[in-house]
Amino acid sequence: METRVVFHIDFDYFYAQCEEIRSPELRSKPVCVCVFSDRGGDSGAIATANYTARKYGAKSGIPIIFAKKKLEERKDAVFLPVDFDYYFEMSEKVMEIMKDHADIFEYVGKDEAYLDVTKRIEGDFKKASHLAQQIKNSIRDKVKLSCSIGISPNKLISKIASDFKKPDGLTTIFPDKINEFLEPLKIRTIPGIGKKTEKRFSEMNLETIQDVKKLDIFTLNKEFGRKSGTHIYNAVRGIDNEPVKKREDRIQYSKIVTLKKDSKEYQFLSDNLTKLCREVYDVVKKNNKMFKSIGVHFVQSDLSNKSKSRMLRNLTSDLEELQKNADQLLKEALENQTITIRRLGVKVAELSEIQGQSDITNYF
Ligand code: DGT
Ligand code: CA
Ligand code: CA
Repeated sequence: METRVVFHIDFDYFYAQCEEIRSPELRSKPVCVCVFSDRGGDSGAIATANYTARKYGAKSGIPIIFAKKKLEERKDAVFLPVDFDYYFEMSEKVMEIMKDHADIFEYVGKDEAYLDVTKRIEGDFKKASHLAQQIKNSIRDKVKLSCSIGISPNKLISKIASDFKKPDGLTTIFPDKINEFLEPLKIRTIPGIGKKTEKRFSEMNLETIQDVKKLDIFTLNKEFGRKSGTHIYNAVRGIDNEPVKKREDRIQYSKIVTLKKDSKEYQFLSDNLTKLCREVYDVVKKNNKMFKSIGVHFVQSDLSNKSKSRMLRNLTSDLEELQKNADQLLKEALENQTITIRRLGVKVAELSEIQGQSDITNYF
């Protein structure tokens, strides 16, 4: 098999950077983006923080109250509520740019993707670094966003490499430098190795990837089961044959309207929602997509946002299922609703191509 050239691209401190882009005066300040819970006050958690805030220990997942304590001495620290629609918009723009530079483009999540660029750079890793720099420049020029890129012969190493220097990093691991790169790293830098596995290794006095290489496949399988054992055995050797698979970059289809009147009355909203679902459904259908996630969104009279979403058990492209779920979400969202709603939206996400159709196109 020829050597592949795979990029992993991950946006730096994504939500917080989006906030900096729209309000550049934030750049010098610690910024935390918060998911405030319904309970009000400071209850809730930090979604992410910029690198200034991270220096003080504010980071993803910790309670807002803890982050505020850690940033006590920084009177200029800023705590903002999440604005998912805006982040999605930013994400879509960047995905579009990246896609233009890939032979195969795999959307992973709202702030990351894999690109197989083997063909267009003719397997040349020097050219690959050059291309990566071009992509970074292009994203910065058009969207003002910084990202970090890892380059290597496979997804596993590229993922580790993109995280190696952050923010604004570019790390190329040439095929003959893989072991040199991996061996000194802590075992938990391997994606999929969690705290539990790390602890088991630690009990065996194994801390780095190099240490774990001493274990043979039988010991690993016995310790962690065959699936994980084999994965670990290959991963510490930099082996990963997962192809970059074409995956939909379009994150969601959505539609939002300003209502004829501000309202919190279920029937009025439900009628509007039914129409919205129909419109979203038509676009989804036209694009030959199925979806797994459904959400409804309010812009309330004070312009604050509220949204609810749910993941279905299976992919669907069914209008009735969309309407039924959207309506349930509306009911849930209206519980204890005090303020009236000004704009109403619905979205579907976690998209997938409807199978079959694309085969037919290929066939002809
Ligand atoms: P990075 O990549 O280390 O520079 O920083 P981020 O913030 O881009 O981190 P990443 O790539 O793990 O996550 C991408 C976005 O996903 C992040 O900006 C916010 C969201 N996110 C990450 N972790 C959490 C979490 O624990 N809770 C919530 N609500 N959102 C999270
Ligand atoms: Ca990121
Ligand atoms: Ca990420």
